Amino acid sequence: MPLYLGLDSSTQSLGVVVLEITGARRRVVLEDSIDFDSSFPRFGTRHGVLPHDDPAIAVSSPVLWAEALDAMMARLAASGLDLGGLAAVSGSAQQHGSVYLNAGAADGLAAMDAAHPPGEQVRAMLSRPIAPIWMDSSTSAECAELTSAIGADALTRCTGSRACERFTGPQIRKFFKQQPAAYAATDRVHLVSSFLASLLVRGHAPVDTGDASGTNLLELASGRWWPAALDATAPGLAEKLPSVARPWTVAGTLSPYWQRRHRLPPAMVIVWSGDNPCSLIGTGLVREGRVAISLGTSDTIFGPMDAPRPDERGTGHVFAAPTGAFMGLTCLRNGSLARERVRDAFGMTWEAFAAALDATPAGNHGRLLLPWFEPEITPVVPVPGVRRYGVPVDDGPANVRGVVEAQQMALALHSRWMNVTIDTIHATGGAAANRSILQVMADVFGADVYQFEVRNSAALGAALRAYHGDETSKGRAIGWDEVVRELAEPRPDTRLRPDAARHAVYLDLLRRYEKAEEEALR
Ligand code: ADP
Ligand code: XUL
Repeated sequence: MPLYLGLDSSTQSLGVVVLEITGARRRVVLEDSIDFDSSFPRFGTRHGVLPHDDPAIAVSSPVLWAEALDAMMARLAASGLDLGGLAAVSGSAQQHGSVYLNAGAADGLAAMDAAHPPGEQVRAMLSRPIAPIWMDSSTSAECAELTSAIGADALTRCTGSRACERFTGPQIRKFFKQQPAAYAATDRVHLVSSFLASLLVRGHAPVDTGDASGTNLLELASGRWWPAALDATAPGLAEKLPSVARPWTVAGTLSPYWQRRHRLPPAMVIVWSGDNPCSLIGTGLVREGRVAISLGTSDTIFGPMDAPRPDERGTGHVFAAPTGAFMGLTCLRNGSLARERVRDAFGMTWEAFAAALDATPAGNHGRLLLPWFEPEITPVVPVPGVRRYGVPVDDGPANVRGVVEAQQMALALHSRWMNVTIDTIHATGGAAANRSILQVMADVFGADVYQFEVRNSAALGAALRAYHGDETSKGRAIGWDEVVRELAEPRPDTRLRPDAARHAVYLDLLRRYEKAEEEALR
C-alpha cells in the first residue's frame, strides 16, 4: 500500500501526517506531533524560541530541529505501519528562518553515521550555532538599506514583498555585518525547509519557489534568485544560496542514514516548502476565490492567486504556491501566544476562554484593544505594548473578547489588498479547534467558516505534495483538485454561519479599529 509522509517543523513542534493513497482509497493513517519545549528541555526553548534579553531577537536551534526529526522517525518506525510501502516524503517548515552551514557540511551530510543521533553531527556542520526565525524583528536597519538600494516599489513588484524584518535576506545581511568572519566561513545558507530536506537526502537540497519567496531575494516572475537583491544583501551570496526548484522537484531519496537508523526504505524525497504554502494545499485551496485562516503560533490569512498582485501598501506578501501559481498572505505575530497571555493572566483553561467569549456580546460594549504583546508584523509595530480603549486590565472576559476581536479585525483589515470576496473561510491551526473563536471569525468577516478533519494542514499539505511529486515524477499528469480530493476538504458538519446583526456591529467597530491602529502607529 503506497504511503506518503508529510513532516511539519513548525515554531513549537514537529508534526507528521501519513496518508495511504491507492486508486479510490485515500485515508489518513497516522497523525502525531512532538513538542519542542517539553520533549527537548535541554535546549531551554520557550514556545520553540531560545531565551534572549532583547525582545527583537528570536532565534532557535538547528540541532534541536534535527534531533526532533530523528525522534519522529523513531516513532514512525515503531508505529506498526508497513513503512516498506513508503513511496515519498515531503515537508513543511516555519518560513523565513535560516541555517548557516560551513564548507564541511556537504561531506558531513553524505557521511552521517547511523549509529549516532544527528544532533552532534549537525552541530559540526554549522557556521552559526543559532538560526534566526520568523519572530525576529531586529533587522530594521538592514531592511532600510535594502530598500534604499533597490527601491520599495521595485522590491515589492519583483519579490512580492517590501523589505521585512523576518525575511531571510535582511537576516543574512545583519549576520554579514555583525559577524563577517562567520559569514565568510558560511558555505551554504539554507531555509529551515531546505536544511531539513538536506538531512534526509545526504546532500544540499534545493529550496522550493514557495519558501524562497519569503526571503526578499527571489524574482517571483522567473522563480530565480534576483541578482540585484543578492548584491544589495551581502557579498558572494549567490554562491552560498541553495538552488531554487519547482515545488514538485525530487530532491533525492531517504539516505542510508535513515535507512539504517530506522529501517526506512529509500523513499523519494520531494523538496520541502514553507508552512503557509503547504497549508494552502492542506486546506484544499487550489484555485482562487476562497481563503484560509491559520490560527497557529502566528495567525495568517492566505489564499491562491492566479497571477501575482503585490500589496502596494506593503503589509501583505505574494509567494509562489505549490501549484505553480501564486498565493497572497498576511501574517500577525501576536496570534496564539497573545491568546495564551490573556488566558494565563486570568488563570483560564481553553474551555473557560471559550465560555468567556460566549458570555460577552459582539463588539465588547464598544471597547477595543490592540493586542501588541510582542513586536507586531502587521501592521509593523517595533516596540510592543497593548493599547486599551475602554477594556479594563482586570476584566477577564472583556480581555478575552478584546484580543480575539482585535485579531479577527486585523486579519480582515489587512487582507483587503488581496481583493477577494471572502464568503467562505477554511480554518486551521491549533486554535481552530476552538469554535467560539471561529464564531467571532465568522461574524467579523460575514463569512461561513469550516473546520477540517486533519488539524495540522501544513503536515497534510506536505504529505499531499509528496503524493503529487511522486505521481509527477512518474510522468503522470495529476490535477490539484484530484490531489486534495476527500483528504483536504472542509467538513460540511462543522460550518459556522455569520450572524447578520453581529456582523453589522463589526462593520462599525472595524472602522474604529482602523482609526485606533492609525492613531497608535502615529
Ligand atoms: P504552530 O504550527 O505555529 O507551532 P499550532 O498550529 O500547532 O502552532 O498551534 C499551537 C497553538 O494552538 C498553541 O500555542 C495554543 O495556543 C493553540 N491552541 C491549542 N488548543 C487551543 C484551543 N482549544 N483554543 C485556543 N487555542 C488553542
Ligand atoms: C509567514 C510567517 C509565519 C511563519 C511561522 O510569513 O512568518 O506564518 O511561517 O509559521
